[in-house]
Amino acid sequence: MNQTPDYIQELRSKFPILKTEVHGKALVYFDNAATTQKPLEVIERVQSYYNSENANIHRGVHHLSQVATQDYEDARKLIQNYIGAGKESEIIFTKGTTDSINLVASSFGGLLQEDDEILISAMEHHSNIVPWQLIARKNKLTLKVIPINRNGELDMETFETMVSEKTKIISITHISNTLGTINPIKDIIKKAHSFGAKVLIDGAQSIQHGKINVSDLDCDFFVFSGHKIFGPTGIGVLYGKEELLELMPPYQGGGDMIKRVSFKETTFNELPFKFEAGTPNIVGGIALGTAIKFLKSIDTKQAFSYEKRLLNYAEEELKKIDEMTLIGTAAEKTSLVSFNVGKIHPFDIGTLLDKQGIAVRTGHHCTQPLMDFFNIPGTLRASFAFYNTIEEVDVFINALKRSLSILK
Ligand code: 7TS
Repeated sequence: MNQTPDYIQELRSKFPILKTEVHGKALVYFDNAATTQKPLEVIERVQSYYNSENANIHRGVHHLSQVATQDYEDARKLIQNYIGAGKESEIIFTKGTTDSINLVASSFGGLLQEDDEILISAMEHHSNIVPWQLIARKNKLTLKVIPINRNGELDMETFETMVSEKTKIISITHISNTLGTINPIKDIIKKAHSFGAKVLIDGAQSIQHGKINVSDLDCDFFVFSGHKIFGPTGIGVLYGKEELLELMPPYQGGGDMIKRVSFKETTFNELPFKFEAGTPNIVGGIALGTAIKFLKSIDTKQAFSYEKRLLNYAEEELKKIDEMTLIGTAAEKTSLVSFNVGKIHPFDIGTLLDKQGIAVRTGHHCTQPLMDFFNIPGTLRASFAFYNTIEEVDVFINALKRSLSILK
C-alpha cells in the first residue's frame, strides 16, 4: 500500500537533479514551495535557445529575431490556453509573482482614491502585503486584513462583514505557502463582485498543484511564477481581464511598451506590450512554455491526486512524534507540512536534516505576520511535488527522529 506507484517513478526520472547526492546521501528535495525542479526538456530548451536562436525579439527583421519572437509569443499562447484565459493580450510576462503583484498594486492601486479599501488576508506572503502598503500610504487608501482561525483557515464570517462598496480590490493567496491552506477563492470572488470590487489571486502556490481556469474562476487578476511550475526563475505571469488592463496606466516606461515617442508626447503600445518595458527574459518565457507543454503531456490529474497521498502519509507519521505541533491544519490543504517540535528551533532541525541529504525550509517563509499570529519564530516546512516518493517521506521521518534525538 505504502509504495510509490510506477507512474510517479516514471515522472521522477524526467528530473535529472533528483539523482543528485548531498553530503554523500541521496537528495530528498522537500522544498518545492520555494521552487520546483526542472524536467530535462526545460533544461534542454534553455540550452537550445542559446545554441541556435538567441536574438532580441519584437524588433528584428532578421531570421533569428523572428524565430525567437515566434517562440516567445507561442509560449504566451500556451500559457493563455493552460490557464483558460480568453485572449493572448491578457497574458503579461513579468519577472514573477512579486513583480506581477507590484505591477497591479502600482498601476491599478494608483487609480484608487482616498479612503478606498484594499483587502488582503492574514496569511499573505510579504509580496502580497508590502506592495499594497506602499500604494496605501501613497494614495491614503485603507488596507484591511481578513483574519484567520487557529487551523489557519480564513474567517469567512468576518470576511462577509468586511466587504462593502468601499472595497476596490481583494488581493488574496489561493494557497498559503506556510500553512498549505486552500482558500475558498470562488466564494471570495463572487462576494467581491457583488460589491463591484476586483480580485487578484496569488497563484504562486496553486499553479503547481492543480488545474487553474481563470475564466471559470472569474478572477480579475491571477499571478504566478514560472519557477514554481517547473520552469525557470526570473519569469512569471500576470493574467488580467482585458477591460481592466486597458484602463490601467503603464507600470514601467521604456522600449517595447511604446507606440510613438516624442519629447512632447508618448503613446503606449497595445496589450500586452504596454506592460512589458525593455528586453524581457526571452529564454525564460520560451522555457516556461516548455514546462507547460511538459505538464500537458503528463496525467496531471493522477499526479496531483498522488500529492494528497504524500500529504496524508507525512501528516500521519509526523503526528506520532512527541511534542509535535502542526502549523496549518485546515480542512482543505495542499501537499505541505509546517511544524515545530517542542521548543527546538526549526533552524537546528533543518541543519541536521540537510546533513542527511534532506532539503526543507525553515524560518518565517516570508509570512512574518502569520508567525506573530501563531506566536512562533518560524516553522520547519516540508513541501512536496508529484515527483516525491513515499519512500522519501520514510527517509525524512527517520532522519527527523534521529535529529530530534540529538537535539532533545
Ligand atoms: N506568494 C506566495 C504565496 C508565495 O509562496 C511566494 C513565494 C510568492 C508570492 C513570491 O514569489 P516569487 O517567485 O515572486 O518570489 N514563496 C516562497 C516560499 O514559500 N519559499 O520561498 C519562496
